[in-house]
Amino acid sequence: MMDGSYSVKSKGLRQWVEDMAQLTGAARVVWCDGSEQEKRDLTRAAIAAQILIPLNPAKRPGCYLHRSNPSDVARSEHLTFVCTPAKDDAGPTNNWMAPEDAYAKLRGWLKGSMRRRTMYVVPYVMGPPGSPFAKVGVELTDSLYVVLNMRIMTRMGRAALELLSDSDDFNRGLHSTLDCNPSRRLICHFPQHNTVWSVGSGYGGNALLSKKCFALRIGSYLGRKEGWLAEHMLILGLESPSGETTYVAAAFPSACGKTNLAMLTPPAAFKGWRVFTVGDDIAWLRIGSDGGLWAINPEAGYFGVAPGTNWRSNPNAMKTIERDTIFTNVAATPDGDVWWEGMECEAPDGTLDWRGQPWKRDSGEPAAHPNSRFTAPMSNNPALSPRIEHSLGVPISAIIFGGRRASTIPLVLEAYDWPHGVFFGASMGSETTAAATGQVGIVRRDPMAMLPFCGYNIVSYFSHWHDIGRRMKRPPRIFVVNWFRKDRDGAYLWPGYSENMRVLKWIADRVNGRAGAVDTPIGLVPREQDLDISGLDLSPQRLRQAQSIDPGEWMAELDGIEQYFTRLGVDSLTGFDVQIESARAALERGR
Ligand code: SAT
Ligand code: MN
Repeated sequence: MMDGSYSVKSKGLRQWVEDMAQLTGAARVVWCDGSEQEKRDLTRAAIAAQILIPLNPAKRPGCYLHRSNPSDVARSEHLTFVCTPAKDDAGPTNNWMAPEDAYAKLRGWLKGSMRRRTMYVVPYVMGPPGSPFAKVGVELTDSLYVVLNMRIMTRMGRAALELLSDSDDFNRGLHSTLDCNPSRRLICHFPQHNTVWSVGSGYGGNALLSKKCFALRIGSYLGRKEGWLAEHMLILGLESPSGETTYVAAAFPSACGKTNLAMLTPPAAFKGWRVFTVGDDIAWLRIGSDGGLWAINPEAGYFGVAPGTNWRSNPNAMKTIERDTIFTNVAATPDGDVWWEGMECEAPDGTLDWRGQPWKRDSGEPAAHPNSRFTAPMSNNPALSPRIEHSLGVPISAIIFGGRRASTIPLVLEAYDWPHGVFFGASMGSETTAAATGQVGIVRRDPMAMLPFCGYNIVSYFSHWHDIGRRMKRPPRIFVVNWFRKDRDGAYLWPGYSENMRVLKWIADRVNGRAGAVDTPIGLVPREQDLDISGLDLSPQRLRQAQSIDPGEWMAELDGIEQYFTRLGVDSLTGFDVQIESARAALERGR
């Protein structure tokens, strides 16, 4: 820990910290240096304040449980604003407030809010510090939980100040927990000032300002300005038995299995294949000097959904969270361990639920909150990519768009070209999950899984995607996947999890010119012989059902997409109208 006299070269940073300390009336300002000693001290303080509960060190060394305020368990999208000078710059998908109104309102709430609290200055780097992709952020927060999470999720501390040096170019994040009352909660982004003010919540995506706020909302705005893409995508490397590695970036909405896919363990039949994790949530993508698309993971840790994580669904995650992990809103067992639904073992008697109350098995209530999370350093991941610190990142050969859809969307589909793929990305739909406050299980359109995260007008964002495509000599191929299709009885048609490897292999084989496909009215799909299902207990008939393209369902889908685009005010510059028309014509012809 550094005191205020530590020589910070950036005048802009010093001045801003002083201004914000004055506004919030912080009793103390502590500059974080990211050291081990500091971690020990802050952890001790968090335990004393009952923010962290130590878990059994014999079972989970270095692990802690945090129970959040029960009204603060997910992102609050309706309280999240993009505050651009013109409303149209925020576009049809964002809540908007005039910047001066947002600042004024938040100033009122923030004034004196840290009078009895410490303001921690948390400098961090997004991306490998030596990388041309890397960007510096500084979060000011009065939450020890946030500091300790940021320490896992980012490269936090002195390294960031060194990289920043005397520059004023950094993301300014101000976070004050207040009393976690939703009626005094707002997460406001000021992209033109590279600034985020978040008040009234301690939850991950609302309060860890590096993540959705900086790396996605502000990041996407900067990406548009500077000619790159900030995306809600995992990045993985697929190594074949011959040692060839194909890198894939994949966009899925929150809580649709991005972490599981990024850490996938291939099934037994795939001897010699390996999956390496580059990132599980966010990708920053740039055009390289070779005319291809290159990606880094700006983060340094995983903020993953706990329920459903088990030794079968994600053994690498289970190993990752064995140590040095902060668990949030999971259940606690009497022997000082954690438990959640879908762990594939019984909760022992005496288990406490996520609120800390004795859990009754027959209560019908889950013991862990459905959006309970683990925060774990990526360095714990046995499948971590050896290229993780590479300053240029990894070359992306394929982009995948996926959602949670009970019908219509086949297991896998390949777009004809970049514009066709952008159309698929833009029209993506998914059933809502517990990751955001609101009703669960409703299909909502979620373009590129960026609906809650695009920091500017979504129509300009589509144009930006087209523009990036035009500027690439070797654009990645684009695919659509759906692991969640169901039969008439509501049972999943595809086993998912590690078996998704079979789809990844087809994708890798396609981009490497090895696998066949057949044309349909909607796009290219594998023929039966193209998908490797060796050793998989799945009838050909169920696979056909998972892959089927039903003209009636697709006509309705295209109508829905068209209506959505009309609502967004999508213009013909996107070419989406032509895509819809040619898909309709192909369905009518029965191509
Ligand atoms: O928003 S978080 O990053 O906390 C989790 C998610 O919804 O993806
Ligand atoms: Mn996410």
